[in-house]
Amino acid sequence: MKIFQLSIILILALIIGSCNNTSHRQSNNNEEKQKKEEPIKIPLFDADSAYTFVKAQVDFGPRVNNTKAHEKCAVYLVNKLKQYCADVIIQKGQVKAFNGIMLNFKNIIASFNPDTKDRIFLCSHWDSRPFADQDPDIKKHNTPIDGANDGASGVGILLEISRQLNLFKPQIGVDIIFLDAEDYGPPEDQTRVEHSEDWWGLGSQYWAKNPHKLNYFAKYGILLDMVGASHATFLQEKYSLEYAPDVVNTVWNIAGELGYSEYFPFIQGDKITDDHVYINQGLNIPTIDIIHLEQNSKTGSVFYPYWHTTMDDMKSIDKTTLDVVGKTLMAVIASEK
Ligand code: AHN
Ligand code: ZN
Repeated sequence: MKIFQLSIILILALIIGSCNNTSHRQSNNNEEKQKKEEPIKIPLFDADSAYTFVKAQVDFGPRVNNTKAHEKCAVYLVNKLKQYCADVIIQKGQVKAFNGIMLNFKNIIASFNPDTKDRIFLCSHWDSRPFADQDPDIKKHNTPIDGANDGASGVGILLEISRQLNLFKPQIGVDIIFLDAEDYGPPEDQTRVEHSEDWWGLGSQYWAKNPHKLNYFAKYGILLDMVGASHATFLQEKYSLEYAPDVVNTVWNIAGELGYSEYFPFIQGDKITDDHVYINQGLNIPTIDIIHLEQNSKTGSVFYPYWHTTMDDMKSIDKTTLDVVGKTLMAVIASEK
């Protein structure tokens, strides 16, 4: 009898033990599976906040060099950055425009982890164009533009990223750079002025020759240009592919992992003379341009439809696009260990 009872208990114990074991093994398997299939973490970025930052700039009026709105907006940007970052530098100066006018400019730079050697930078121009020379209405060709998309969108995203970097300290060094006097290039009907391309990006040309810190270096840079319109497409701009193919690949792959491949298609776009060109050439830092380009059967690629028109206002800004670009950049920063 006793032996019988004992053997029953033993058998039960074995059964329970093996049950436990299998269930344990199963949960282990599940954990492994979960680890393998774990989707990329959704980065922290608040599109409502970014939108507010875009609107605040546009509310000053067109931020054309040598105007009150431009001056007031600079104060706003510096104060905002100082709220999130202890190391803010203003680079002031004058540059000559295509028409001989001397433009007062301010490049504004915030450095997170300023002493870290391992660093990247994110930049965008903050000035707005003095003439809507692409407007369908010729009478408006001398009207300054709001530049909600062309200017304020990139800066709005970078202000929100600065706010986030202050809350969740990054491991690498990150410089946020607001470049000035990008959009004072000669109007469409005056492109016969000599070297017409180089009258653009005056702030970045200055910075690339006189970086804000001695021997400044970063692993790579990312320029944002027109990153807030609905259903924007960021074709892979050709200078970026020439100067920084690996950076293009990394950023577009991360965007794809987040489910944003409609915004970031693996499609080549034309060469655009933008701020990143002068940085690539002057500082040898591989720098890409995330710029709204659309495919066009005749010319290859074209800019965002309201480019340099009076329709580039707050109505053209879509929070979803701000979110897509902001989250992609936060994931890029987080991927840097
Ligand atoms: C040229 O048209 C040569 N560059 C345009 C760069 C630009 C202006 N991006 C925004 N506004
Ligand atoms: Zn422009």
